[in-house]
Amino acid sequence: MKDAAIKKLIDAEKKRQKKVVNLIASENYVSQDVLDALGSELTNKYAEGYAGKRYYGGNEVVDKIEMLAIERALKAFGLSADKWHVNVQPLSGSPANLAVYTALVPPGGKIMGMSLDHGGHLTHGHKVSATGKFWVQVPYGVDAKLEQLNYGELREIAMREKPVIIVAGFTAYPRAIDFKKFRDIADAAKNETGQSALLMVDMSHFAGLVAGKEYPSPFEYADIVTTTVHKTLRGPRAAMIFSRLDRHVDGTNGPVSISSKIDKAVFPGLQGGPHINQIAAVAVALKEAAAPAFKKYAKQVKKNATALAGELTKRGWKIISGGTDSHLVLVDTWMNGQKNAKGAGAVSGKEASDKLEKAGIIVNKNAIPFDKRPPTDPSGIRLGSAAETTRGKLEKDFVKLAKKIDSILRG
Ligand code: DSN
Repeated sequence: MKDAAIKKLIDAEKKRQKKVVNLIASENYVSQDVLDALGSELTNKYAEGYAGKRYYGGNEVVDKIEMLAIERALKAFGLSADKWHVNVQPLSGSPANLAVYTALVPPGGKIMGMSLDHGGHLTHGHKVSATGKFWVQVPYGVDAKLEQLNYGELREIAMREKPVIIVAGFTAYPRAIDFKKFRDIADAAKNETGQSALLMVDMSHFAGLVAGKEYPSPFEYADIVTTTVHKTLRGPRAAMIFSRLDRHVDGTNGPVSISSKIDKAVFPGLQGGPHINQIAAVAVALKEAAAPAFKKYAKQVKKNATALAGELTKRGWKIISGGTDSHLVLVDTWMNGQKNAKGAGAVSGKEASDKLEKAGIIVNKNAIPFDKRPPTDPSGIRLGSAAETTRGKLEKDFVKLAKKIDSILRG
């Protein structure tokens, strides 16, 4: 690279990434093949439209790339092309979710999504996000005692509010989700015209675990599945929207397939030309995710998170929901401002994250359910095992890490 200033900064970031222990639950390290695709000449090409239906010439190669990404997306999750459609053009997770609502929820319609402080995402209808400005969020949370989803309460909310769409899938909820229960709730919450609520699963966090068969698959029950590619799935920053070909909603001239509405919302609704270099990198990552080695990786990710949560619990730290079924561990470091008998607690989320960063362990401060502290300095931290598992760490390493975290937080 001839640009010395940028080269220097890229090198500095590479060095930083190598030096730190990365426990950010939404990050990972991609393969050289993914980097090569991202940094290729594909970035030079404009390709507005979809394969075979572009608005620019010269897309014969690009069409093959997008079709291959689609084929590999279906394969990675064991889906057949006659049941599922996939759009691989969303630039990232937030635009993907925005596209689904734009396609399927009339302005001002209700989106039932988990509150941010209980583990939901901004794009599940939070008021600071466009999704909470153009639509109305019907929030739900976790049970106060178990800190896990309470499906009975979810059902009551859905029956009362009759949302157009129910969103399952979270950024800071560590447990497995019962997608069948969500389906039953969506089916029961019929509106005045007898149409049941749509069920959308945002599997961004656990997509890699679904591909590796270490987390329940949402595909049997969901109408729409959105996902980013760069978390546990270990691909480039990008997103995909899967939709059931047999699910239709009311249109002006009769029923319309949700897949065609979603495609139109992505382009031309919200985006222009897709990033073909990114789509090629998605295709590379999806091939990697369908390989046997990835199953082993996903298994280890889960084992490592369990080891981390177990050791922190042993040392007195409060793990939200009592454990994890995924790559993600949510720790209450504040514990109501009190130290317990084991001497753990009374460290705010910001203090915890700052202390750990000083020692080279990167995490993010995170709200916990029913948090009384502000989002800028909440009661907890969120940890994830995906990135360090990519680097070859095993359970024993995560136990060691938990011991180190414990001693730093006490210091
Ligand atoms: N920022 C992502 C996360 O950390 O979970 C979600 O957008």
